[in-house]
Amino acid sequence: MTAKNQSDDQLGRARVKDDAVLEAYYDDLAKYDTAALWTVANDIEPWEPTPASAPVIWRHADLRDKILASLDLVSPEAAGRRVIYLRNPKRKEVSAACGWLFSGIQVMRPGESAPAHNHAASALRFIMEGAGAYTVVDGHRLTLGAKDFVITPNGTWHEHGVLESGETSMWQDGLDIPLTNALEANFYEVHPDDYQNSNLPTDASPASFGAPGLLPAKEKWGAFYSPLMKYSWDQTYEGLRRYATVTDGCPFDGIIMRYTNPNTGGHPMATMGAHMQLLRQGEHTKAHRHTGNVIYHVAKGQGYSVIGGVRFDWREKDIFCVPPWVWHEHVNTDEGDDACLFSFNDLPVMEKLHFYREQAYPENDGRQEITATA
Ligand code: 1HN
Repeated sequence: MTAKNQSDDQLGRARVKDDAVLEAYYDDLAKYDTAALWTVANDIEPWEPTPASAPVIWRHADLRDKILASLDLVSPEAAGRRVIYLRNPKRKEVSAACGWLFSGIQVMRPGESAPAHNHAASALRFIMEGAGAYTVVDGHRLTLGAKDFVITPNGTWHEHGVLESGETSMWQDGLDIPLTNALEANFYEVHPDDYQNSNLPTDASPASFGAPGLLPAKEKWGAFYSPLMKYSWDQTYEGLRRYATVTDGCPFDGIIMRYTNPNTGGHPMATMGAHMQLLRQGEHTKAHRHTGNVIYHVAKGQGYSVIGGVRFDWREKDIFCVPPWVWHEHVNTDEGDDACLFSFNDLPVMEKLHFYREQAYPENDGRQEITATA
């Protein structure tokens, strides 16, 4: 079976030629809150995904001072969360960074704390800088170090702060809030006591569930999300380096590993997944495209990605996004050191709904032609 061309002028597509009689008919239907499918069919049934978002890079060198400026302008108590969010120019109306994913950068001073709350949306954090920052998730207090990945799943109470003895701290937040709102399923609550009170030891979650290949034999975990709420950078990087000694890696993503719920091997949360990938010295991957939105954070090194034919140069702490079904390939320009990309995505949703599709770039040995530089 050969695929037909993607012309709308063929049997199987809507190709009614409108005339005065039909226009009058459409007007009449509209009075009864109805319409003819063939007037919209080709728009609502694109041949393949037509992403609503633009590929964008947010460079830390441009943003850091502006984010720090918010420290003197609003308090966490007044703002709820002191976050500067990454607003995709094509997704302003849903406050999304890419597709149905929100992302922003939160900043807190030593001694500050933001009140506890919960929402139906899930959230994650990737720590960028500072010391003494902590998050409390359903009574689990977690200390946050640079490049640690932390989850605050759907419906959990959470709050963040920085110890008096710490340093001004910054982290990237990632949420599925645009998705939750699109599904009209969001709820929000502030904590009855403003802040959580818990007797659990600090970092009990990673101490119990973070040892590779081991789970507590006698402890039951009933929740649908991961009991491991913090994935430390040291373990993650070491894991990638060890994996790199025994694999050729993936042609499209280099050495790539997925953060998992250690109880199930599945994603840490219901709606969002995350990866860390290592690009070896000088590595240039092949291009592919897939459904689902991905937001990358450069955890280490420097290089560029070609996204839809456009070159996006990046360095540590830069954030960029790849909308669905857009060709992308990654390059580590450092011949002497590896580069690491953290990313989070809505792939659990794509997988659960059986919408996941992937395609390798068919031409030019898998490399796109660069048509512009961002
Ligand atoms: C939220 O709850 C946090 O808990 C950060 O720090 C960013 C963006 C939108 C909605 C809720 C947080 C958020 C958020």
